[in-house]
Amino acid sequence: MTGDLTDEATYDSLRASQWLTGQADGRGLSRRHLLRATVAAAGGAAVGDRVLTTGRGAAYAASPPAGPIVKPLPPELFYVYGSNAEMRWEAMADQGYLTPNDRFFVRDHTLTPAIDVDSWRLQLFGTGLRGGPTSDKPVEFSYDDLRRLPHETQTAFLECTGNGRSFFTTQQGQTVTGTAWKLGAVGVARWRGVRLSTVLRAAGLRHDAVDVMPEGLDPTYVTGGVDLGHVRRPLPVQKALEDVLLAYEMNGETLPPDHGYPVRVIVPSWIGISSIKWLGRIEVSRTPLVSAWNTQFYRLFGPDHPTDGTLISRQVIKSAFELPWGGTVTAGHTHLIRGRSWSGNGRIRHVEVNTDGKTWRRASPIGASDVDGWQRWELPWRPPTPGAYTLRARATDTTGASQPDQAAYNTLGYLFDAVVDHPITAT
Ligand SMILES: Nc1nc2c(c(=O)[nH]1)N[C@H]1C(S)=C(S)[C@@H](COP(=O)(O)O)O[C@H]1N2
Ligand SMILES: [Mo]
Repeated sequence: MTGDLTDEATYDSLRASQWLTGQADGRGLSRRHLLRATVAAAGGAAVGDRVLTTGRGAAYAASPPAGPIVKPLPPELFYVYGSNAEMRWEAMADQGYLTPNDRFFVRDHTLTPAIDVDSWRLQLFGTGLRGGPTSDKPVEFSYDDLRRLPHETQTAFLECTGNGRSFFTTQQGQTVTGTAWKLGAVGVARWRGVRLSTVLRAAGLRHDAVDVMPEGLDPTYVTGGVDLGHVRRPLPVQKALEDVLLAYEMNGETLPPDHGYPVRVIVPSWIGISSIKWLGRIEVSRTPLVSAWNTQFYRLFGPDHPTDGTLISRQVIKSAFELPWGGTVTAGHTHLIRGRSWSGNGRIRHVEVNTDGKTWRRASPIGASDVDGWQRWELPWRPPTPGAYTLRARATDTTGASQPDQAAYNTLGYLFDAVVDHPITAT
């Protein structure tokens, strides 16, 4: 198999074929199981076009956008990698606490589908619901049904598990596969919607249910000639009942198409893949559920992990400067440099910044932080002479977790938490 293994799709495809030929291990998902899932998914949504067949008719985009992502991706706001786009961190300078929708990163496994909200239904089924509704006789909620349920607003960061992945290679000299994100695959938004717990209870959640698996309506993910079905990843019922939201608004606007319109899952502090976009179905089960997204992808593999990998759920701690990557500043002047830090463990306690390769100085917090959001901070810096500088920020959260000098290696390049060397030139 050839191809660019830094491309997430190519890599995924390699892993999937290794899996199918018995060269890769995984817990909970047999090859037979995967093949069966593949056959079952073959009658699903059309791939490669923005057409969705949800069993209730098809929805077509009026004028299909040029690429997989619908919103404009101006070069001053984004770095674009195929169906993924990361925010340039300088796009957060002069912004408030939240990441505006026009610059929020996008990560699509295939493309952003057009969904007809009038025919859209959220379907729940499985042994974890009273009466055990099956996928062909599910419990259904229309968009209006959901909007009539009690709603809630939550501020939370959403971050791709691979955010910062490129630094495994550029700082640590390690080979990892997947999209070479810098630090821009993260954003904080104010999400409004209905609690997943409200919907689960309305659908007849049983006390002995253990897992729920939200599933997207975007085209099925085909990789290495294998159809892995719709994007989906199980969540334990405890987390589902704790703070998970089914969001239909983002920063006061109707959820934009690229971010999951009409309804997406938001799983605060957990890895981005948990927050399924274009939500169509939720399986609720009394036995553990698996998908390729918790067996083959979004696990830690490598020398420090068992052969079937280590399951992950929470994000780690990170910091970023609101400065261009490799930007320039004037030497001999005092600049107020700003940045943000966030952690899947909770609030940030303090942030230290190093501008001279020697001294760590405390940054001043700007405003308060949300428990599932980020902390803004600033600090004055006067580069004494023209030349190349490296800026470093190191955060500590309320659990005492801090950013190490080296992130723990894993082959898929997930959960990079080390201090990042941000290059800046003073002229
Ligand atoms: N249905 C569906 N949900 C999805 C994805 C996807 O491709 N399809 N990508 C996931 C991943 S890997 C991430 S990081 C987040 C990205 O959300 P965003 O594009 O709104 O920033 O959505 C998650 N939910
Ligand atoms: Mo992601």
